Amino acid sequence: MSVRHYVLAATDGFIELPTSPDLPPVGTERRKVYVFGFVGGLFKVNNKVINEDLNWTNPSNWPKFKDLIGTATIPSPMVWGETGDRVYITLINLGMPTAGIMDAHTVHMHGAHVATQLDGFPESSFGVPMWMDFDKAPPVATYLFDTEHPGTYMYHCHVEASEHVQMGMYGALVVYPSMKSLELVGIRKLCNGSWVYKGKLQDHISETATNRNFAYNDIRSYFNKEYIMLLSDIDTRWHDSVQTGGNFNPIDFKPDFWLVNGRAFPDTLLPHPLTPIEGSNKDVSQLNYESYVHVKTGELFLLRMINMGYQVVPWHIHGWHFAVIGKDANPSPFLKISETLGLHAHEGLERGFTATIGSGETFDLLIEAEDKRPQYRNYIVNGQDCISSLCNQMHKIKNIDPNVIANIPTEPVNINNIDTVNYVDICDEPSTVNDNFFPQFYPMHNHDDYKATNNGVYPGGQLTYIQTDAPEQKCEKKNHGSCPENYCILGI
Ligand SMILES: [Cu+2]
Repeated sequence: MSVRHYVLAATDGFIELPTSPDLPPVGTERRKVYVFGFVGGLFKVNNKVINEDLNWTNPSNWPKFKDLIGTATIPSPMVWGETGDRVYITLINLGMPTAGIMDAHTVHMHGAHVATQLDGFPESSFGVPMWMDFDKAPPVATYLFDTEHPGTYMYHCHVEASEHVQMGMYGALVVYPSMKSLELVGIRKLCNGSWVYKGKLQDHISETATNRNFAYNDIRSYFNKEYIMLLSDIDTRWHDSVQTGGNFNPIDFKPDFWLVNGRAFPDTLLPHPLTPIEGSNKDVSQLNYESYVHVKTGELFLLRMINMGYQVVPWHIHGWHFAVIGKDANPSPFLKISETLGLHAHEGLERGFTATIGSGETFDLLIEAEDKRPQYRNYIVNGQDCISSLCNQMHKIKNIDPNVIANIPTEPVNINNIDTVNYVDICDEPSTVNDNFFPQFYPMHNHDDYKATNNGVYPGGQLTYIQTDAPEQKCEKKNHGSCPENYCILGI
């Protein structure tokens, strides 16, 4: 059990949204949008200070807090803990100077079962007033969230929620199982790194896995990688109106930008600016807002879908079917039913290729990046059923118009140097195990396809990619000792 203490400071700022489908340097024209948000993050864990700058009781930090005014972006910092932790969030109000708004703010931990006084609904609790004099300590309030249930949550300001939420005052809130809570349901990690469930070895679980590779206290909620997909929508007229002191009627809401983790395509493909640098403390780097999903064939990956927008999102995923393993921080009842019936892996769960996510809802979608090479390659390279191979067809098309064959980035996009692959290249490679079949790319997007636009320009908005690489080279082990190279085989 840990005490995790976050400090969030409410203020305003600007985001810049793309207006064309081109990545910089081609797509340089941006739409500047005024936003509200929280800045700050994890202050300390137990007695270990993670970021001393967030210590609001230290007068030498007061000018640093002043410097944070106007730096808000979307989304707000990630907040997370493990089952049994106490999560504290201290709220400071730096004000919204661009709009001259001196409103109070709150933190509402959406989905948390907390007392009315801690719920952040100001009409039945309180708001935190603006810090006026930076020579004196700020007015603060500290919220408490006892992390009883693992799952995907969110937090947001609840003061004049129609406006403050639209303006961007929200972030992801995640609770992992703890080693202890896993043990209570029979999931244990042995000293040699192996995992067992009710005494039975679980070969598919990596030796490097921790309790933070489970979404719930359930063996079937294990994942290799996880991604937050925080969805929201922006009506720039409303934002402009708040910035200039206008009088926007919320019933006139008509969004023109749709965001994933605060960004619209093609920015969704780029490294996220809020991601901590590699090698940082696990307490701050466990989760991030990357929206470009990058996995290996054979891996299980979790999409933590959160809708903070005002519109329902039909989130469609190409390539594979997902299994719904949880909704609103509650594990799917089918996890237990599937286990009781002795069904394999994720059989028996609610599955699909489009999840309809309303405002304020969260879904935990688990996907296995299955290896379908043999099935796909046969037709693409060899042809079948008297139909010429896709390679032959693509060669003919290429001869007629080379521009219609896409060049696709081979790595998470680096804007300075975009390496691309052209799938006709696969055809020129010998069809072996080490072929040129990877990476594979699948889009996922809002299937109200007009919302995969930026102010009407397609493609844009709520659209991103899943990149799948070749399966990991896996060792066949005779024992738990070191594994000589000749025992390594390609496979999953
Ligand atoms: Cu607010």
